[in-house]
Amino acid sequence: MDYLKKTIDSAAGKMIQKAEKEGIETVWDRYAAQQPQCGFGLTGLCCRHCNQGPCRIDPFGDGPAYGVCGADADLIVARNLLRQVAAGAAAHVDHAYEAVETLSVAAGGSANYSIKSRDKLLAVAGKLGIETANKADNDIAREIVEAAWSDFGNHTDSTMKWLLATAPAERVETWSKLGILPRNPDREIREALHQTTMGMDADPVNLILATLKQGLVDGYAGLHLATDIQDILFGVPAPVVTEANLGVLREDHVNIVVHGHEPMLSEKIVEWARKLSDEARAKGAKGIQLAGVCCTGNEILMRQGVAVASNYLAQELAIITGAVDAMVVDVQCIMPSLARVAACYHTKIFTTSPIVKMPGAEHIDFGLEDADEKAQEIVHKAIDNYSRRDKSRVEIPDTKTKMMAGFSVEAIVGALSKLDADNPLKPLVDNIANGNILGAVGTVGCNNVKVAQDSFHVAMVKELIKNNVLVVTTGCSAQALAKAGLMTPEATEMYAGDSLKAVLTAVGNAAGIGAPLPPVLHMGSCVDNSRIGDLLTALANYLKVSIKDLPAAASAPEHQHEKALSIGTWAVSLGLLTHLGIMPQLIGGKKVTEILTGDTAESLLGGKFYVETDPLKAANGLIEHIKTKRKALGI
Ligand code: BF8
Ligand code: SF4
Repeated sequence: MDYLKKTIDSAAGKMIQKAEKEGIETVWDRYAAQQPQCGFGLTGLCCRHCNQGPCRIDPFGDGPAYGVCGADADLIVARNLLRQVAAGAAAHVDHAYEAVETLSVAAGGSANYSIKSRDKLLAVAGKLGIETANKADNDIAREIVEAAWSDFGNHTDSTMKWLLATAPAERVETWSKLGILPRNPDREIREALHQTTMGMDADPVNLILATLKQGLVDGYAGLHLATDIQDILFGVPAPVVTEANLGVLREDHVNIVVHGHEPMLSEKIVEWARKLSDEARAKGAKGIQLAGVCCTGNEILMRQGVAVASNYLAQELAIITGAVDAMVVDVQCIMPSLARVAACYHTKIFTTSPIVKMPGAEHIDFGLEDADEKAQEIVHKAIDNYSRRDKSRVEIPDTKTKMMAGFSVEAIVGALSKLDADNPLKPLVDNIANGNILGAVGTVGCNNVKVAQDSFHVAMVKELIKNNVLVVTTGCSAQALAKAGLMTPEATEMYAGDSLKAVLTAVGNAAGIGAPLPPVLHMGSCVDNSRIGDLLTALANYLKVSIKDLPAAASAPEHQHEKALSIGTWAVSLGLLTHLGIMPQLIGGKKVTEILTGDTAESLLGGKFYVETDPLKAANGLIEHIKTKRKALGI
């Protein structure tokens, strides 16, 4: 099993071996070719912000201590971090912006999109103070769209409406005191680029405050805005049962893999794949099998029950099965290597966003006004491509795992209300108070080629649930945990501590599942980290405490993307201990590292980053933190 250094997923391992046999380069080969990675970059001590550089600072103090302009280690690290977090926020805000555009099109009576959840429409309008009585849905939606546009167009010093409507009042006060309340997401992201260009801010502390502000931009103009609008458009997730891993692909079906992040495209692909299955049959296939990679996969899993092919690190491996007729991508986390890998097979890669093109891929410009037409075109092309498949090269790993997903806050509250209809949070809070549930950890974020795929997620989470910690999860972390079989009632029996098992069994039975709830609750894509924020906000409000006082924490065990850093920054601002399992590129700045991982962040916000690269030590660190919080609450 020489693949175990690369992945703990046996399906991925088989495909790595197939790639080696067929001479196809994958992410692991490219990572090996990059060794040794640059020490200045790894520690965050390289600056390329002007053409007098690149400048680098010697982390051991033997070489230069200043860049050409006089910037020192902390300044260079703080500027780099702010740019990374702003880039992560920009990705989520751009995503949210497109969701708002889609709602605007739907409210205008588009044939392509409509409002699926009136409940969510009313809930979001209620939060924003929009009057809904005697108004048509489309009119309410238009006012919600206007509220979003007014955040994006805000040229005053007032705070983003979406944040004020959503964040806990105590947090807003804390952020206000620190002067980090964002005004307009676009303006703040622009300001971060300006603030970090050559000859601007030279104060690392001021730059860290600006970084925290970007976390709030991400949390409210990115994550929250996207989830709210997508739920209105496509429905609020409810529990679904499906399967995960490459074994969901089928030899006798047209296989379409959707990859990226935004449900605007993937929802349409689901719709048309279902409508056009007869056409696939006419071409000799038994039907169309859809499967998702990365977060757009999570979006259609949560709302449509579509199977999961895999997570970030296995995107090339899906193609290496030889069975994928089309991989359709939208935005973010799409490896530029995909077209090269696809060229070794019959697989067609379709890019669809004007800002994501790839030599060797076919670009189909997907627009909101012609969404149905373009989605149909893609599905037709995938069906046509089925006959080009070389059956002799197909090898689909016989590995897939049953899983349950769809745990929106609404779904969790719905299940709990079966135990206490008037006060649904009470059973949860009571079980936390009496210690049956020790606390909760949200595991989020990516895979990273620097650790064996999924290994950190799975080892850490098994240790947490064994110790009666409830785990909620999103993103590639959720897909890792699903593949490892941790989203089933059986996992509760096998891995959960006794008292957690008893609670999950009682809730599962009351909710009519007839089995325990899984010990790991899948709450959606990375933008759906807003759901975890909402759950914590509801619990804190119920208990009349701050989020920072809850026995809860966050973790991004295998983070790779700038978005994971911006989500993590938001989590720290919310007051959460936020674990990172891979060394972030900032340890060269001693003061910056101390502030973000030490007492300063904790005293100002209640939260801080916690870097621990060993999964079991990380689990124990999170458990210790939860116990400290319990003690402080007197429970
Ligand atoms: O937004 S977890 S690798 S797919 S960045 Fe990317 Fe990371 Fe996966 Fe989802 Ni999130
Ligand atoms: Fe070097 Fe300063 Fe230019 Fe950065 S901004 S490259 S540290 S001179």
